[in-house]
Amino acid sequence: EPSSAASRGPRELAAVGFANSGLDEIAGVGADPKRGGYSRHGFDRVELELREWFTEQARRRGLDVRTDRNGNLWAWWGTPGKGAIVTGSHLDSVPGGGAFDGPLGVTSALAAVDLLRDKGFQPVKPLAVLVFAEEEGGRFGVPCLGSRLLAGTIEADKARALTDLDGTTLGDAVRAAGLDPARLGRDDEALATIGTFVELHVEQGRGLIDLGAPVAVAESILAHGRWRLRFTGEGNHAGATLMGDRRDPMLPAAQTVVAVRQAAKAVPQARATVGRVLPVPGGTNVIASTVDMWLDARSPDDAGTRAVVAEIAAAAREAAAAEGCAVEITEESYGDTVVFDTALRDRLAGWLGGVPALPTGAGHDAGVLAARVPTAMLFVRNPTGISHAPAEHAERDDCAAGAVALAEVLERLAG
Ligand code: HGY
Ligand code: MN
Ligand code: MN
Ligand code: MN
Repeated sequence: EPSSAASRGPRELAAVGFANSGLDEIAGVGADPKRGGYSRHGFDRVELELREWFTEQARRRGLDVRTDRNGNLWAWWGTPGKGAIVTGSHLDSVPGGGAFDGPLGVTSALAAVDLLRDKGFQPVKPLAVLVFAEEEGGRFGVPCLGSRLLAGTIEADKARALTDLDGTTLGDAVRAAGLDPARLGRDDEALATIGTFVELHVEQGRGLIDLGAPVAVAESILAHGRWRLRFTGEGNHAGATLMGDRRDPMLPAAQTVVAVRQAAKAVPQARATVGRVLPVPGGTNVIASTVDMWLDARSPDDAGTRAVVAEIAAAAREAAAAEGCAVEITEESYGDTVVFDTALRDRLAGWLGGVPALPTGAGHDAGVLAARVPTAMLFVRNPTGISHAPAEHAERDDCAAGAVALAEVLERLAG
């Protein structure tokens, strides 16, 4: 008998008030007055504070909290074991990000546990809330780091050596957080406990606005990755160096930004972005010696994304050569198209009274896990259609509908 969120009683809806109070409780943690929004990055002071908050919240609910080898937090309802129904998301953000991307999935998971408890539900299968480490790659550059390490889709040695802007390696950061860096890496034991994974997430586009619906299930994720382009020229004096005597890496970098737009427009549904540029040494009166620039490129399939990147790489090489500069291009992370388990997705949509299915342009830990275990996602309407920015939003009623939908799904899967 399908039941939609709207058909749930007022008592249950009231109980989901926690989805919002959870976000309220962490509203002051990691607010970034300089950029606006939130800056919460893997294993930094702010993210560690959020982990403590989560641990406390989970313990209050009688959940058994454990940290896995890769710094992901698991809160178990029932004895940990194989075939568990696992739900969760992440607590880190992009620099200057919104309040909902990540935390909504975590607070909704706790709210769903409250809802199920409230109605006397006893899970037959073990149930766990999972918080992934460094999903955005805002500190160490590789997104979905916790889930990639868990699933073994990043080499442990490569991960340990990842370095933040201050020169701290991931190995150092996890050691400072009380973990053993030698144990980072593929964790088949932990992965084997997951029977089904469900991630609830704020929608990051306009799909649900256009459909006039509060909740959707996820269909697919674009093939996407990140590349570093390092342009090397010759550092020199801004006043003393004649225009004809320069090898200024800023010039090919700028020309490449223009090529990024053109290359993405040439491939249907492709997106390509330069959101971070770092001229070194970075002085107003200094011609830079190097410019590091990061490219984020995405399209519906591997071939499309690769074509966009190849076009950009060719443009970067040509522009660098014309200025007497060199360019080195490094792929920092990549993930092929994800199509979520269609049978599972259809079951979820049916249980929720026929909610729509939507593709997403954003990456998720659920996308990483989808290659290894049955995985689904729920999206909650974002009335601004904006994400990775302070304007990202979800109305309280929609957050409630999302948590009720998640509770419904967990009940069906774990009962
Ligand atoms: O999509 C992204 O940029 C990241 O995975 N959140
Ligand atoms: Mn994000
Ligand atoms: Mn996210
Ligand atoms: Mn001087």
